[in-house]
Amino acid sequence: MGSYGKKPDYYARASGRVNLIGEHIDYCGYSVLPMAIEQDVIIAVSSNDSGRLQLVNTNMEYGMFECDINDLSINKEKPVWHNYFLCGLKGLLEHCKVTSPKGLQCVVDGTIPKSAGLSSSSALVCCAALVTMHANGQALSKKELSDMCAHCERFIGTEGGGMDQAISFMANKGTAKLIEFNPLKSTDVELPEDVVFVISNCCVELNKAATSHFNIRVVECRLASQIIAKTKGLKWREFKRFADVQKALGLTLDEAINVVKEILHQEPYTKEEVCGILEVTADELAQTSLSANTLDVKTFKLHNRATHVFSEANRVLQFKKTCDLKPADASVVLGYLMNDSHSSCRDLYQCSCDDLDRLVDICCQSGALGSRLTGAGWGGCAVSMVPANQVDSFIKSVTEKYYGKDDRLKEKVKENLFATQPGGGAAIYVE
Ligand code: ADP
Ligand code: NG1
Ligand code: MG
Repeated sequence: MGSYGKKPDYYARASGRVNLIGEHIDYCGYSVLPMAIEQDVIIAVSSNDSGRLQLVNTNMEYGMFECDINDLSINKEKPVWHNYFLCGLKGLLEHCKVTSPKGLQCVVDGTIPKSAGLSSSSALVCCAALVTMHANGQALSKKELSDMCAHCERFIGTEGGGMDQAISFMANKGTAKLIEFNPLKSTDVELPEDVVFVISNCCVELNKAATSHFNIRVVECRLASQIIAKTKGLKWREFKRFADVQKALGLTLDEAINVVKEILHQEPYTKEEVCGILEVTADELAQTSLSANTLDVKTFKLHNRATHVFSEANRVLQFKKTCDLKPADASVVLGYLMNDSHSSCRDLYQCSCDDLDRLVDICCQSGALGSRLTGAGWGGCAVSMVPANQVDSFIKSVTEKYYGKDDRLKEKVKENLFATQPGGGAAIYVE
């Protein structure tokens, strides 16, 4: 690690995660099923009374940063790396009402492929919050930290759900987790012993805060839930998430899918049409439903987005049930659920990309029982469930068929194609 010429006082660590199933539904209020991975962000820390924040990164791609620790400003337009640190720092200081924060000298080191759906951003945010908590003598529960970090990562501009921060703090080595929201709860999920989860990165990067892809989906879900609420006679302004509308209407997930068919049309909605249905002006719509980087979006695909969310929420429940009941063909059932999840992300939610679809196809041809994009998508990683006794041949085949065909990728197979086991949660290490 780079250094400030002295031994750090302590270290903090937060891991990345792979979401096994339940994509783009956390911000709709539905449960997801991730596990922490070995790859992580580690920060070496010295605290002092300088009133300054000083950051260096072991990766030269990320420049040094320094500022007054009492004057933190997060740039949403240009999400340079230190802004993620600032999210965790600012979030913790505000949450704990720390008025005279300790100065910090930090060396940041990370091994999670960035902008690849393995949650490198949240690992940095969570790790920064943990660093700040320890330096300022605060003690928050894992649950409080998870909720607080889900909130403060939104300072960067993305309106995420809370899966990434929750699994980063609540993970336990050796088990995947069902993460439920409102209230936040995590339950161990025992995965079949005869399979291994293998991650492969298609190596197309998409920074979620630098583009509007992610927030457009959040807004489409919000508009669809508000239109369903209004059509069904609810006070639509009180609703932002599908799960709350479903609950208010007393629907099962299958019934919710039928309501989507009944109320929403397949063709994209124009903003004018949405305003007409909700009986608001464009300015009012900006207040009730849009975010800063979606003000200029002209059309919204509400039917397909809603169908994805309700069916994906259902698949998460089926996945958990299958892991609990352990039928003889458990891994085959889980594989189907993962494949269906990918098709729904690709076709209904349109959050994949050509290279990632090609990689998922290659994974299936190479022996995976199921394969799907993981994380937000539009690039990044696939997670494949592979019979434990076929992992070596799977990796060999994917290496040849995906990475071997491209000189740019050939060199980078090791860090982009690897088997993974459920890892542990964030922690502070004091020597
Ligand atoms: P992900 O899917 O990995 O969470 P995001 O687009 O949400 O992708 O966040 C990626 C951003 O997180 C990077 O562009 C970078 O600014 C920051 N980041 C990730 N890893 C590191 C690291 N090791 N050091 C500094 N910043 C990092
Ligand atoms: P990634 O791709 O790791 O940035 C994002 C969101 C999650 C979730 C997934 C899609 C953040 C911090 N993360 O993850 O909450 O919505 O996409 O399932 O916004
Ligand atoms: Mg992220």
